[in-house]
Amino acid sequence: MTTRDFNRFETLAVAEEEDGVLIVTLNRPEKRNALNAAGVEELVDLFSNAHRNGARAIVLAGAGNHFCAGLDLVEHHEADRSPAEFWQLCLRWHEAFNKMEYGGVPVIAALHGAVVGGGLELASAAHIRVADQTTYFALPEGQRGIFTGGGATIRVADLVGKARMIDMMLTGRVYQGQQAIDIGLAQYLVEGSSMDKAKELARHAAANLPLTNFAICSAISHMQNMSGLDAAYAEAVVAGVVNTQPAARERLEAFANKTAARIRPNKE
Ligand code: 1HE
Repeated sequence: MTTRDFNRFETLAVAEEEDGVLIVTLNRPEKRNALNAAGVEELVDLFSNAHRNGARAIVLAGAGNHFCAGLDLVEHHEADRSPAEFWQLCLRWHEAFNKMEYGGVPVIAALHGAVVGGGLELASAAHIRVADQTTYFALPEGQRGIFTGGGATIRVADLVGKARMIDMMLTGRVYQGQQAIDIGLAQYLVEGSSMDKAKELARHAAANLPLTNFAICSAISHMQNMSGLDAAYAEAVVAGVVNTQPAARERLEAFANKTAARIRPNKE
C-alpha cells in the first residue's frame, strides 16, 4: 500500500509535521505497546512505504508511560502457535525492522519507560535512540522461558557486545541512565522530554538531501554485512552517486564562496 492515508493504522498513530517529519506512535498504551501480529504488519506497511511517500525523517515513540513491552505475550500464549507459525511471525518482525534500518529514511526513537524484549529489538533498528530519565532497557526473554526473535542477536549484540547481551538475557539485568549510554544502548540521554530531543534531531536530519540520507540510512548497514574489501568498493559506488548529485552542487558552491556555515566546536 502506498497511500499516505495514515488512518488505515489501528495500532499506530501517525502525524505528519510540516518539514516532512513523521511522528509515529505505537498506540496501544493499555497493553504497554506490546507488539501483536497486526501491529508488526502495520510497521512493515509504514516502513516499506515511508521513503516513496516522501518522509524526510521519522520519530518513533510509544503512547503512555512506556515505549514498548516487546512481544504481545498474551496473544502469543492464547494463539498457542506452532513452531512453523512462530518462525513465520519472526520473519515478519525482521521484515519490519529491516525496512526501518535499510529503508533510507532516518528513524529516531524517542524512548521512555520500558524498552524491553522486542521493544529493545525495535528500538535497536532505529538509527538514533534518545533516552530520558525514565527509560530502561532489558531483555526479559530468559525469565519468560523464550528467546529473542526480532533481531536482538544481531542488533543488540552490535550495540552492546555479545557478553553484555548474554548477561542481560541470563540475569535480567536492567540498564538505564548514563550507564545505558555508556554501553551503547542509546546515543542521547536528556533531562527533559526524549520526544522534544528526537524531533530536534529529526529536523536536523530532514534538512539533509534525501539521497544523502538514503545512503546514510541504508548503505552503512549494508556495508556492515560485507567483507572490508567489498564494503570499500560499495562505498566508492555509493559516493560516486551521492557526491555528484546535482542537488549537492548548491551546497558545495556555498562552501566554496564562503557563505556556508563552518563546523565549530560546541559552546560550553
Ligand atoms: C502486555 C505486555 C506484553 C504488558 N504482552 N500484554 N516482554 C516482557 O516480558 C515485558 C512484560 N511487561 C512488563 O514487564 C510490564 O507490563 C511493563 C514493565 C512493560 C509495564 O508495567 P506496568 O505495571 O505499567 O503494566 P502491567 O500492569 O504489567 O500491564 C498493563 C497491561 O499491559 C496488562 O494488561 P491488562 O489487560 O491486564 O490490563 C498487561 O498484560 C499488558 N502487557 N506487557 C502482552 N509484553 C519476537 S520475540 C520477542 C520476545 C519478547 O519480546 S519477550 C519480552 C516480553
